[in-house]
Amino acid sequence: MWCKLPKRVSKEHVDALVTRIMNDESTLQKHGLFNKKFFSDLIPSQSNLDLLKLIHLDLWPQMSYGSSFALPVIDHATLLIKKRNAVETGLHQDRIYWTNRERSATLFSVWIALEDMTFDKGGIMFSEETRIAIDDMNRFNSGLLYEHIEVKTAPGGFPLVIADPLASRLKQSIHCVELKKGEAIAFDSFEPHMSGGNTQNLPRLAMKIAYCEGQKRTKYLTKIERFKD
Ligand SMILES: O=C(O)CCC(=O)C(=O)O
Ligand SMILES: [Fe+2]
Repeated sequence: MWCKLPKRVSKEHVDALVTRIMNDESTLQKHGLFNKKFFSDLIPSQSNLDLLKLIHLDLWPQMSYGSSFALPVIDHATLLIKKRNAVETGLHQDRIYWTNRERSATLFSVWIALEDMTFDKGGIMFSEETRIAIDDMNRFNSGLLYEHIEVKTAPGGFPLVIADPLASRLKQSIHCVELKKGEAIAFDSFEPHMSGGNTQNLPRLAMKIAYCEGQKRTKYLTKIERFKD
């Protein structure tokens, strides 16, 4: 299940983040699709958690699902910069990567467009059939895990993809959800998703925040409590 969040991240906060990304050559050049180091506590002066906090606070009050957790935490947050000419990312459910992190699924992601997002840019893709209204977010993580296969070369960054014939069937209703800068989509760990290739001449700028129930967890990026206003 997925839903578009009614309120977007403020322009001021997106611009501050994009400026910081652009000022750091290595962030744009060295990393693949995922850059988890960008938001990390390892070097406090370079953790970028100040901006993560602001972005989180723009989004969190809208979300009923995470705020009902006993100990809501951010499991991880990552930049999702898709380089120019990068190929599509295969259809998958994040749960396949997360079964070792938590026995019963609570993890969900908020994918944030840091610029206007289109299919040509490699925007994220979902099925209209699994779209829900924000008020129904409490239904998150009640789905099923489908069979995935490992692909040897995964240039799109995700080596486990949903197998055919299911993948072909699902793809019939999957399309790019166009987003304006700062708009965000929340989706649970059973939601099949993929993204197109980036056929534009510039890197695609996006990020995500993954939230979960932290009560039984020993490792996570931060408690939500630390990010209070
Ligand atoms: O950003 C993308 O293109 C795909 C990202 C993705 O699959 C994820 O963050 O779970
Ligand atoms: Fe994913």
